[in-house]
Amino acid sequence: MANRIRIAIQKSGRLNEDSLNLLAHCGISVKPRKNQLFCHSDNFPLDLLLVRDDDIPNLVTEGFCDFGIVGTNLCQEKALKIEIVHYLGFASCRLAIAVPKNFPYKNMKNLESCRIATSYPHLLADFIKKNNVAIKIVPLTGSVEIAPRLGIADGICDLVSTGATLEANNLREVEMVFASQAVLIKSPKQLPEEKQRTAEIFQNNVEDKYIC
Ligand code: PRT
Ligand code: ZN
Repeated sequence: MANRIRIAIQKSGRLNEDSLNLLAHCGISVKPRKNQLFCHSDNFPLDLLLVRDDDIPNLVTEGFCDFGIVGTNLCQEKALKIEIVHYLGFASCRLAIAVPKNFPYKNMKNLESCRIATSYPHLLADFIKKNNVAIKIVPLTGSVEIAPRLGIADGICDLVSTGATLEANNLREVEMVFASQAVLIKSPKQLPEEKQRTAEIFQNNVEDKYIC
């Protein structure tokens, strides 16, 4: 048991299927049943933890899990000391500022003194600082797209992939803040020797069999 590594992946959502596919590509058999939060591989010394994606960066940074698969959007927002082992190329999206279609937008200066609702206050704060514009950040945990309609904010900063959600809410993308994709992350904690060997085999497997 001392050599088993633990990896955290999203329980359900946009990262779940591709994360399980990655393990399958590496020849690692794990078949979590519905609602199962922890499961063992029977052909590789690896245990799987199925959690909300928001918890993955902390679980890995603090060493409760040795690896995790999560979007760079969450890694960067949480500003933790995280080692990115591989960029995985799935769950690609962008964090972008969008405004109502009738907002007369030409450049960032038009956002001066505006309120922007977001679940990514730190990434937005960095962007605002770089662009030297005084924007008021309105932190929201979800359904950000509704904020302008409710009068809570003048615009939003949220993840976009196809743009259909912005369109459905009469919003127009105007600035890209951050480009994101899924990554394999590794705990900064020193592993015992046996576990370290398994971790190396796992990393090499991902590199050989999954990364093109
Ligand atoms: O329950 P849990 O917390 O685990 O799931 P979640 O609801 O927080 O996450 P989930 O499954 O929606 O997304 C997981 C990860 O997928 C994100 O952290 C990103 O790294 C990545 N990802 C890729 C996206 C998107 N694309 C995406 N489009 N995450 C969210 N969206 C949302 C966005 O917030 C907006 O509401 O989809 C909507 C926009 O999509 P389009 O296609 O209409 O532009
Ligand atoms: Zn989440």
